[in-house]
Amino acid sequence: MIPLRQTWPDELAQRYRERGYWRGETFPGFLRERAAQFSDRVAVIGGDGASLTYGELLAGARTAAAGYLALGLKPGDRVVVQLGNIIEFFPAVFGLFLARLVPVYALPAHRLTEIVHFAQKAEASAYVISATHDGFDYRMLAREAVAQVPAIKHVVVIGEAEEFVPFANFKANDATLPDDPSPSDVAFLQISGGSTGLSKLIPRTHDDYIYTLRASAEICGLDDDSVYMTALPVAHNFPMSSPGVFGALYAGSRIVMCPSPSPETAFALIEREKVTITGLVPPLALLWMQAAAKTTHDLSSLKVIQVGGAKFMPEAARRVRQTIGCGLQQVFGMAEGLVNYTRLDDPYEIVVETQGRPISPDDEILIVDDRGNPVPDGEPGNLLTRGPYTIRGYHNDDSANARSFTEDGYYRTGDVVKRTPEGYLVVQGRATDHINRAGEKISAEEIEDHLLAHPQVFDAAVVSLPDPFLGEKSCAFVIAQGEKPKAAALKAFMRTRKVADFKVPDQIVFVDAFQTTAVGKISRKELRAMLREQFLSDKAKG
Ligand code: OOB
Repeated sequence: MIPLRQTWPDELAQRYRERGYWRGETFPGFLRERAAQFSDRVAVIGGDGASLTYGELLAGARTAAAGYLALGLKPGDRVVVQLGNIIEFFPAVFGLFLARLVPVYALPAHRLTEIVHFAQKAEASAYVISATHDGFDYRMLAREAVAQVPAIKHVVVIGEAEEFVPFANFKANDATLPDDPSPSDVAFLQISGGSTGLSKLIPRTHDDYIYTLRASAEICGLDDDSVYMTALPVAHNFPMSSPGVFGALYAGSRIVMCPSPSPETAFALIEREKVTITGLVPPLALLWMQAAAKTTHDLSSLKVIQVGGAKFMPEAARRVRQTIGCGLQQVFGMAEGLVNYTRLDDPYEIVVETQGRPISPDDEILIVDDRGNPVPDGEPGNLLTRGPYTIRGYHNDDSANARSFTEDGYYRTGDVVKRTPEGYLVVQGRATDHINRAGEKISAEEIEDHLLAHPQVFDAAVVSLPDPFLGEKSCAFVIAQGEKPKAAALKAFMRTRKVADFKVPDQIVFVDAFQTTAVGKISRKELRAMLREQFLSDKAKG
C-alpha cells in the first residue's frame, strides 16, 4: 500500500510549531477534550430533530471504532465515506479517527466513476454509505463499486443494510482502541475541487487541519453559544472546516445538519434552531436572497452568512445586508489548503469587493505572470501559495504533483487574483477564463458583475465565441429575474456602467437556468465552457 504522507521541510515544520500553529493536537484528542468539557451539551442536531450530545458523540465514535476493527480493518486502512447531511456522519467519521482508519470524503453526488476512482487511488478497503439519500439507493452503487474494486472488503450502511454491514449493529466491546495517531500523520484524504477531470486526493494531517479549525473558529467568531448550520454537503472542505462543522465542534458550538439547501428547508431550520452562521455558494446565496424577501420565517438569529467556493460578485454581495439583514463573510479557499476570509470587522467595501485575506501570517502568497515573475499589487496574476496548512503534494499522483507544485513547494492554485494594498485577494478568474477580443483581454467576471447590477438579471455567465473579424467576441448568457429585459436594454445598461466599449457583450442570450457541479456550486469555468459548446453546436445544426 502506498504510504500516506505529507511533509514540509524540517525548517518550516519547526517554524510552524514554534509559532504555535501546530500544537500537536489530533482529532481523537480534541473530541475527548470537548466531550469532557461539554458532555451534556448538544453537539449536533439533524433536520428531523434527532441529536447527539458531545458525550454521546464520543461514545458513538468509540462504538463505531470497535465495530470497524472487529470487521478486520487495520490502522492505516482507508475508507471511502459517502454520507449526506445526517448526524451519523460524526460517530461514523470520528469512529474512523479513533480506530486510526483514514476517511476518504466523497460527496453524495458522486457516482460509480468517481467512487471507483477514489477507492482505487486510495487503495480503500471499506466504504461507508447511507442506505438511501435524496431518493438514491447507495447500496446499488456499492454493489457495482465492490464488483469493480474487489479490494473493498466491507460496506457499512447507515440505515437498512441488506447484505452489507449495518452501522447500527456495531456494539461497544472491550477491544482496546489503538493509541492516538501522531499529529503529523495524515488524518484523511480530501477530494480536489476540480470540476473537470478526475479528482485528486489531498492528504491532510491532524496538526495542519486542526490549525485551520482553531484559527477559522476564531476568525468567524465561533464560541459555545454559536449555532453553525451546514446546508452545503458536509464532506466538502468549505462546510467541513471553514470554520465548518469541525471548526464548530472545536469551538464547542452546536451543529445543525440541514438536509437540503433549499430556502424552504433551510429557513425553517434557521428559525427552529436559532442558527447564527452558515456557509453558501454564490448561486445559493442569490436564491436565498430572493426567497428572504417573501419568507414568513424568522431569520433574525443569523449573524453572518459566509459565501465562497466561487466568485461572489460585489453587486450580489451588496444585496445580502438589505435582503437577509445579516453580515457577510467572503471565503476563498481550496481543499489543498489556503483559505482567505474577509474579517467580521472589516470595512464594508472590503467585505463586498474582496475574497478576504489568508488565515495565517505564514501563508506565503505569490502572484506571478505567466513567466513566473511577481506582478505589482493591483495587477492580476497567477496565485501560488505555501504555508502551514497547504499541502506539498497530492497522494499517489506524480504527474499532477509535477504540474501543480513548484520546486520550492508552492502550490499553483490555477486562480488569477490581484492583491489590494491592504493585502486582500480579489479573484479575477481562472488562468484561461478570459475573452481575447481583437487583442483586448476581457475578464468574464468583470462583465458578469456589471450585468448582475441590473435589477432584472438573476445571474449571468460570459464566454468567448469565435468571430471571423475579432478572433473572439463576447457572449453573455443571462438568467432574467422578473420581467425579461431586452438585449438592447442590457447593452445600453452596460454602457451606463462606464466601461470600455469593447466590454459591452457582443451578444446576449437568455436562458432559463444554469447547471451546477457535484458540490452544488456553479464552477464558472465549466459553466462557461458548457454554455459555449452547447451554443456553438446548436448553431452548427442550424
Ligand atoms: C473550495 O474548495 P475547492 O477545493 O472545492 O475549490 C477551490 C477553488 C479555488 O481554487 C477557486 O478557483 C475557487 O474554488 N474558489 C473561489 C472562491 N472560493 C473558491 N473562486 C472565487 N471566489 C471564491 N470565494 O471551494 C473552498 C474550500 C474552503 C473554503 C471555501 C471554498
